[in-house]
Amino acid sequence: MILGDIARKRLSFLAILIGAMSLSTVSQGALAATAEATPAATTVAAAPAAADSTAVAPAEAPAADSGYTPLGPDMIKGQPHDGGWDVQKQYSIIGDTAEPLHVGLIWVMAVISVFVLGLLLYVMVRFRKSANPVPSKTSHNTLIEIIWTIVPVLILVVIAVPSIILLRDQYQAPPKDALTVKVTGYQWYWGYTYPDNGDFEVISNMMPEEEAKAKGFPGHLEVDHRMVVPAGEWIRIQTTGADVIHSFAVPSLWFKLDSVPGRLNEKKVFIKEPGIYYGQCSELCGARHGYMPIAVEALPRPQFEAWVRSQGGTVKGDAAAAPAPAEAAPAEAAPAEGDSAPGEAAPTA
Ligand SMILES: [Cu+2]
Repeated sequence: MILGDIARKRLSFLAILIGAMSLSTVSQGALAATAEATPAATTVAAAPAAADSTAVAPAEAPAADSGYTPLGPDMIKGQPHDGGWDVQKQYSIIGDTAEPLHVGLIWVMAVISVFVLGLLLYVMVRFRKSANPVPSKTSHNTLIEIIWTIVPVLILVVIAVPSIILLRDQYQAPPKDALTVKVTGYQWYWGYTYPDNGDFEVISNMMPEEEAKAKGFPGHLEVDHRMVVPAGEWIRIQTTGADVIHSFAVPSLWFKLDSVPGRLNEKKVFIKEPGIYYGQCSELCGARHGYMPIAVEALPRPQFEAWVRSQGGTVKGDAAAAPAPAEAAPAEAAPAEGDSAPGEAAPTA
């Protein structure tokens, strides 16, 4: 019989096939890893925020009179859950395409693996030495060789089509008018710059765990100043590293992009609904790598613009209108301009 031979060849071929498939899906697989809340030491000093936010005073007031209110815990959408074993629920257009493909590929891999395992077990039992003392010396069977070449090729082609389309969709340039946010990874916090809105930068440090939990937010994921973006439109995220390689990753938005010093990586995202979406730095970047979470706050356009003004930024069309931030200021006791701290204001639900 030739089955022993067949099994051997098929096995090595399928091993290569499975290897190739897992390579093609590895990036998605990586995203699948649910961000685990680091169980480690809970007391974490607030990381040294870069100078800017401390210089300008009270955070509560600007939020109040600018019309911007930070989202409260009831608006948390993208975060890991206890006992979660699959990718997080997706809230972006790309995620809507990618997640089913990811799940489908896992099933393809599972079926092939089980099939190969079945063949292996069959050969081991059926052609064991005692049952089959005189082994076959057949070395070729054209028909079977053609089949085991063609079928895997077809499987790969079927997988390649949606995979390549997804890859293209992720890296295709966003529409020209898409909002740009430049994300800079620092040791060990994030900086969000808004070149389209006056080029101000927001420095984002992890909120101490006790404070976050007291406010109803997840520990090790909530930050003092979130990355605020508009929901329901394409956003161009450009990222770089200021010191070492970091990686900007938000699982529920199907987004992960390395922040590499000296390089500007770009990818687009479309967040479908307002909410808070958590992520973490996903490239080992030093001692406090585990303490530089990401909190993306997606808001309807008008609220986003209010936030921009509360940061001292500008919105397209503002130039013609009256200088918005200045008007509101005198009414309240506190200064209204500058780098307010949206994250610090008591979250009003
Ligand atoms: Cu990092």
